[in-house]
Amino acid sequence: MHAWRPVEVPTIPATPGAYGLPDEVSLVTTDARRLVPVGPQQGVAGLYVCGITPYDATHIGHAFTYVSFDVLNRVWRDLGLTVQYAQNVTDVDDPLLERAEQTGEDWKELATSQIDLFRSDMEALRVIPPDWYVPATAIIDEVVDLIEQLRAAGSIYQVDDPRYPDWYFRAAQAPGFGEVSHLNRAQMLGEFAEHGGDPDRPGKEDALDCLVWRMERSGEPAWDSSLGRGRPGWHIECTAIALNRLGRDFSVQAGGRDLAFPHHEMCAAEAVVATGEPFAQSYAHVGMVSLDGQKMSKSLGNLELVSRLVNQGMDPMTVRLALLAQHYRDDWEWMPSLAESAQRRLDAWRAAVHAPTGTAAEPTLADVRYGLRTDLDTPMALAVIDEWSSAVLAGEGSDEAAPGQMAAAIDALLGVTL
Ligand code: 5CA
Ligand code: ZN
Repeated sequence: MHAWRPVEVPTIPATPGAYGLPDEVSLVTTDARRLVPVGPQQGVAGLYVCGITPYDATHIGHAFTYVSFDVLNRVWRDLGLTVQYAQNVTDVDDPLLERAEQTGEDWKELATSQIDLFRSDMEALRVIPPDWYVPATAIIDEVVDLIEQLRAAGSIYQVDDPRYPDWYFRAAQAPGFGEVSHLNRAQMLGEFAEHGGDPDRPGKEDALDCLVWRMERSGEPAWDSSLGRGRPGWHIECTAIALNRLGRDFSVQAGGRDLAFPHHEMCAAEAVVATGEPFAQSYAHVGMVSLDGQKMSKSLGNLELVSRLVNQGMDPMTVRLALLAQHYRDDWEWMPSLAESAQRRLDAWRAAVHAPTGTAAEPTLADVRYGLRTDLDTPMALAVIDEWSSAVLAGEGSDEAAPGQMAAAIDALLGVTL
């Protein structure tokens, strides 16, 4: 298994409730479409953030996803919750196999090298590692067991194709289908075609039925199973990994907005049919990061890579601050000027937390916590810290503890070391 080194998170004192601070985190979730509390009042919060398909290095869009939900993780911890965090690696799927084929690389070596690069990028960005980081190829047995549960429920069938009788799941018949993404059928069909689905596959009962087990094709990796020799479809991998680690009804499944449909809708549908219970309580998605006017994506090739920026000498904390300056639900465009302003902010904050004295940390931290607990408003949190740091740099405040308290809190809550 690929190790992902732990990140030290300083313990900071809680701010007393004197500022009308909410005692829970709320997000505008994709399923509720309004601000709702996520995670329990106390105990364990379960987080599943969909992981990479490891065929190209971590770009700013990926980093935005993992840094945004790292803030959720930190804010939950700050509320005293225990966070159980699981993430997958889609290390067997069409795009990875296609890339390996094009470049003549072994698909496993390609995946391993890209997973290593991703992990080192995440470490540089101080993303707290998941408790479980699980490649799909390591849990084929779990996938098959889950598909067998769907079979027992009478919800899968083989397409009428004598060469490749692949197994499909009757997704649209699942209770609550559509309640994650709120798309109408025409929109679903469009998104399905765009995001890894196959609405036009002949022999399917319904265009929205999703692949759960693909029979072996020559030259493709395959595993023996009770369904025949083959490999898992995409969605079922995340359903199995989440259910078997976080249990049913865990707090949040997360990812980029491109995953709302079909991916998260299909995961929810598979889980409810297999277990009779809801999958995640909430589904949260970050906006899409673009470059040169188009969504940053491996398939289009318009990428800004975290590793490239860092190799060019950019401080990883500058990259992190540039990401935190955007609200997680917004779509935005990467441009070098964002890194320049993040660098100026980092320099100012560094100077302020190394000043001998400053204004009291507590009211500022109450505002930071208020912003973060209210739909992860990182831009507000950054603005509040800017005000504190400007005051300090203007020579205000005689509190000797404040600079150190602010440094520890900025590290704990925002993951930025100064
Ligand atoms: N392996 C699947 C998830 S199970 C997958 O989507 N992999 S990925 O490598 O394509 O993307 C990894 C994560 O980054 C996903 O959560 C995806 O939604 C997110 N992501 C990809 N591109 C962008 C982008 N341009 N902006 C924001 N998030 C993005
Ligand atoms: Zn996933």
